[in-house]
Amino acid sequence: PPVIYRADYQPPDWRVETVSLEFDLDLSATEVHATLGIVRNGDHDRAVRLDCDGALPQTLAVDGQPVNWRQEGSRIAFDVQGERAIVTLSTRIAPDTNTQLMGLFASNGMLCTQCEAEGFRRIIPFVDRPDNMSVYEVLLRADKSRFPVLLSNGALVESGDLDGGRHYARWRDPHPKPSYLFALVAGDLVATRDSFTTKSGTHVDLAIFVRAGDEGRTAHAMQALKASMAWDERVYGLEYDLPVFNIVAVSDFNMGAMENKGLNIFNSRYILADPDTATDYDYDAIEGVVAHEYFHNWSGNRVTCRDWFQLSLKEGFTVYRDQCFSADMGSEAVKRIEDVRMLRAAQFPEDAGPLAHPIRPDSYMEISNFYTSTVYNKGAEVIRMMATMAGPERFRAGCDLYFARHDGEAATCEDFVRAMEEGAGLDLGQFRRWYEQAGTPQVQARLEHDAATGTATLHLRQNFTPTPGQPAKPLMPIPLRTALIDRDMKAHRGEMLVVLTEAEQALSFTGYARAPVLSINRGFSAPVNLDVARASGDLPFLVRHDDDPFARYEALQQLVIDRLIADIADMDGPGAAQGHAVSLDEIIAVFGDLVSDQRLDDSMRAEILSLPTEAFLGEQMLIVRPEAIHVARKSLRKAIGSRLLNQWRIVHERASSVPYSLSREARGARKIKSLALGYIASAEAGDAAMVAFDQFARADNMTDRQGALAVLASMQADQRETALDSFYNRYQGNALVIDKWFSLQTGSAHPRVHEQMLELIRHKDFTLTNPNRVRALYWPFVSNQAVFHEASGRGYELLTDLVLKLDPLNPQTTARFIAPLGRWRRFDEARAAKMRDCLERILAQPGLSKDVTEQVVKSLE
Ligand code: HT7
Ligand code: ZN
Repeated sequence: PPVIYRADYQPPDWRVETVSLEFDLDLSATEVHATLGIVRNGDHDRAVRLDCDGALPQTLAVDGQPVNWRQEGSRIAFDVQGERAIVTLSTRIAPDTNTQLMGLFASNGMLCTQCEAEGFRRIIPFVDRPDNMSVYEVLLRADKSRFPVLLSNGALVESGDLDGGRHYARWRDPHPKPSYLFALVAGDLVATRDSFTTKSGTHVDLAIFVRAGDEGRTAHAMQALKASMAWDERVYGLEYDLPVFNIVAVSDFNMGAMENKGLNIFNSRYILADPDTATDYDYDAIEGVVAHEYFHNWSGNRVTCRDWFQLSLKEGFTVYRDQCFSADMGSEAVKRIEDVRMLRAAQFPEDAGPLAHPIRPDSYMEISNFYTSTVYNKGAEVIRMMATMAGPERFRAGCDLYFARHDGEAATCEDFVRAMEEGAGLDLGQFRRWYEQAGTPQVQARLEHDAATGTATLHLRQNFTPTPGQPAKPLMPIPLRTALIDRDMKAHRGEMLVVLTEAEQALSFTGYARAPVLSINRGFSAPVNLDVARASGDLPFLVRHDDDPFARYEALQQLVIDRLIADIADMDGPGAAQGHAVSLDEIIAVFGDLVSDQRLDDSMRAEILSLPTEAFLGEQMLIVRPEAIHVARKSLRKAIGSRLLNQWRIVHERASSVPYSLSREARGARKIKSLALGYIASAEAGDAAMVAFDQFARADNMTDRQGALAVLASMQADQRETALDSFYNRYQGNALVIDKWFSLQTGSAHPRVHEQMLELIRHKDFTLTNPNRVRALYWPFVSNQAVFHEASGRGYELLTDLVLKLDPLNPQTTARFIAPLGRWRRFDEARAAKMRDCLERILAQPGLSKDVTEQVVKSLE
């Protein structure tokens, strides 16, 4: 497939100023008529070229005269005289055969669109690029009984009945927008309605449309929408700008949700929730995604992207905004830990592998492959670093300038950085490298103490490992929130922001008769890998006394990682372990203190006391050793479980007595309850299966039920099958909960996961046409390190079979499954060879999609 380069950007030759669309909607044959007001852009005599993917024009006329058009690869071209013209064209499409879920597609009898990034061209040929902004008017016609609800962007201007049981609705969106923000929905849907009055007094009608029967599960999403609207006004001064805001939930969707102007379309998993079917985690995800899509109204829609290389301009910034919103709605510390855990689980491996790319990529074959954790989550970290360096007021001034200066425009990342420099008064000359460089920087830190002068000197050094296409890397500015903690006072004199700009830097601090303890990268102020040279008692000290909650969490994680890496090295023979990992006794003592530490709330307690995942431990090793990691982690869990068994039982009992509510305390209690249950099971306590089944059977909410089932799913006990069957029977027909049922089994630590996987692939509820179901079954499986990387290679084969079957149906969803095989360089030669063989087998498939080809080719390079 051809490669597209950022450096080749040229503005469009022709712009489409106005778009009038008429749809005669039908599941199997939809007719589209478009009237486009086009304008020559600049002084040239080039033809009009419209992007086209599968929807060739049936008719095409310029100013009323039919014209001959020619096909040029993925475009059609035709000549136009003069500066302006009216182009009319029509297409005929079949939504019910659209398994890619891009363009206009059918889902459960309804019709809806997904146009980002390049889906609009599957509806009509168009200047389908984000710097082409047009005003849209949309007329929808359909059978009234099958499609009683007809929605598009903007506001409804008229509607009525037509002959033959049909009806129509006309929508107009006054805001010029790129085609990727176009949307329509037609279906038999019911609405939950509410309203919001903006700070300047404008009334906005809010509605969430779902299938009949789901309307009782929309309250949380509606609440999140109103909270987001109020938050954006309060924190960024940004108001909503249309009289209506509609949300529609669909069950077949490639991603989480889509921010179409005035008509957000959501994967139903990010809308539907009630206590019986959604966990606390689901509630948080809904709140975060609803906010994310709403915030795009400014960071993405009012100010959009010039080209897709600038994707992080809207996505990184909007993720940062939704992270701050969720932190404000709940616990800032817990939210930061969750976000960093996610960054390390998804983005750090991406940045260290064959698919590494800067947050503003330089080239791509298929843009859908760049909706990555790097563009989204590292992009958010880059914004966060600017916010940290500027402080809240100056950061806000930079944002104000950005929105004022670029409102109504298609902007670039450079525009954002420049607004930040001018508005916030930051010098971001060197900082721009964060947009250019891939790879996670490594920072080494060491605190040297001179007792004679009472001086503590902080030595810092930065390093980089090469990434594809970037063998050598210039230095980056790395903002590190730092504190020096007095060992006796257990306090510091104030946090400092140290910005490391050189390869090596030393900073001295006086007045320390005794060596203080270094607390660095507090709050994870920079997305780096940190290697701190420490005395062996420092980490336990920080776990107990650091006043930065993230730093406490980080210290305990590091303690555990050091111990496990040493245990794994010891498996090669006594004395093989190097370094100074603290003893198991010390780790148990620290855990014991934290289980009952009064300063921690339960939610934070559960975060801190969770062990790093096997995959994360693998990331800490040059060559991943799946079995050794599994054995070492299991044995540490068993030790923590059994030696603190009484404490876990007390916590479990205490938390079990807290009645269900959505209060912070009750949610924290549920989180610690299932964590404690997990440790009781890891201890292999004789009654563990009974305790777990009891929690399962008594549960009056999904958090407790799923928490117990997750523990049971890893056990070899009769209660396991009973609970799984009862869960399935109870929720049969509820797709989102049945997804959980699949995931719990394939993500478990049960010894027969592979066999269970084979059965589940053949299960009557498994289908390749629903992305949620595919992800529910396969994603926990490929993340289950010891299972997926079983030495036989059968995990790799199973994934390869999926890729080959799914690619012809849905290339976008398929391409996401290539990265796990692309990590072959991190495994021993035998595994690596098997993984490469699988990639070769995929590449040999005739007709392989562009999406998958790009990922496989890059993974093999
Ligand atoms: N901006 C949205 C991206 C999106 C998407 C991209 C490709 C294919 C399907 C898609 N669905 C949604 C999501 C967001 O970041 O808000
Ligand atoms: Zn987004």
